[in-house]
Amino acid sequence: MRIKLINNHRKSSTGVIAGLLFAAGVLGVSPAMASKTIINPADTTVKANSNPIITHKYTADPAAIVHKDKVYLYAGHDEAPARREGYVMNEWLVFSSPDMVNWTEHAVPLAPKDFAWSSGDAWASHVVERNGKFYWYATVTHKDIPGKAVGVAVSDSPTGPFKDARGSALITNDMTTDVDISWDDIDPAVFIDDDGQAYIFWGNTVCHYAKLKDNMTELDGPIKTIKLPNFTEAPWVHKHKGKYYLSYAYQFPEKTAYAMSRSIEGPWEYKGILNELAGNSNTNHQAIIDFKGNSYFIYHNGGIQPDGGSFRRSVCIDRLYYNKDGSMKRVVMTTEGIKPAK
Ligand code: FUB
Repeated sequence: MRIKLINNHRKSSTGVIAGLLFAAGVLGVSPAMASKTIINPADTTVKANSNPIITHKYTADPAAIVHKDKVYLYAGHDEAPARREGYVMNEWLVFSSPDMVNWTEHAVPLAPKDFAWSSGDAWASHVVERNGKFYWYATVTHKDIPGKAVGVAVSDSPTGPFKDARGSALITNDMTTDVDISWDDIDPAVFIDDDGQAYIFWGNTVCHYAKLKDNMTELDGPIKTIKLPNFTEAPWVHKHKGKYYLSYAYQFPEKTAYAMSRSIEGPWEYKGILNELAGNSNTNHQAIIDFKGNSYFIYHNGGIQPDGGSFRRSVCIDRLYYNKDGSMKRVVMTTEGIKPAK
């Protein structure tokens, strides 16, 4: 067990229980057991000396932002019991860190039940900051419109609490008709370009994108599609030294591939595989950030043993490097993980 309890600021009985359970984890209780019983380990600090970075509970579908010298890591909570082959995801989690090694877990910031129009399923999500507000775009199941949908929640703080910003879904399955599956409107990723225009990318099988209005809670104009080889899901758009990058989950089981462009509107040039299959997980889901002068590739695998796997995933972080021409070097996934960012 690599993560060790350093501090538990919460003095409530819940916090004490959480602390005891973390201690049990250090002494060898499996993460699966711990994740079933920890109630709310809010403001608990853990040290990630290796990959996966969080081992006291299962974490999936990472998204990350840098805000005021800290990284905020958002993840879905994989809660499926051992051997259950299906997603059980009832909440999202948030962690913050000044160096990407020492992480503080905050109180649960958002759950599907916070969207009154949703029936559950905390699938992949993405948070962005605009004008001092934090917008959380999240995949859930719609309770009235068959299929998955994307909602948006808002907060004044990167750690929440977040509230439904619309009272209705931003994107529903009936808004896209390219493929006849109920889960093609998932995995939102929002990108704000240097001119202030925000875009939302999402999809499964087909990669969709649309402009967002300045209020960040309404689409602005038509939904368009981008043709990408073997696009499965999990788009992530970032800009580095003037070039645009669209990385995504490729094939199934999923690798990560990417395309590059000189403009956010494309054309996108496919550049190849960025990351190979991540151990013991049929999905992958990446976030890419720059922090304190380095670039980082954040992803998940099924690496926690004995019960980790495709439905009990864990977030990992490794360094990302660029070639001189701006293309990205293939990620080297490591057990050792990263050194503290200085
Ligand atoms: O976590 C549920 C789904 O699995 C996500 O929405 C996809 O990106 C895949 O990781």
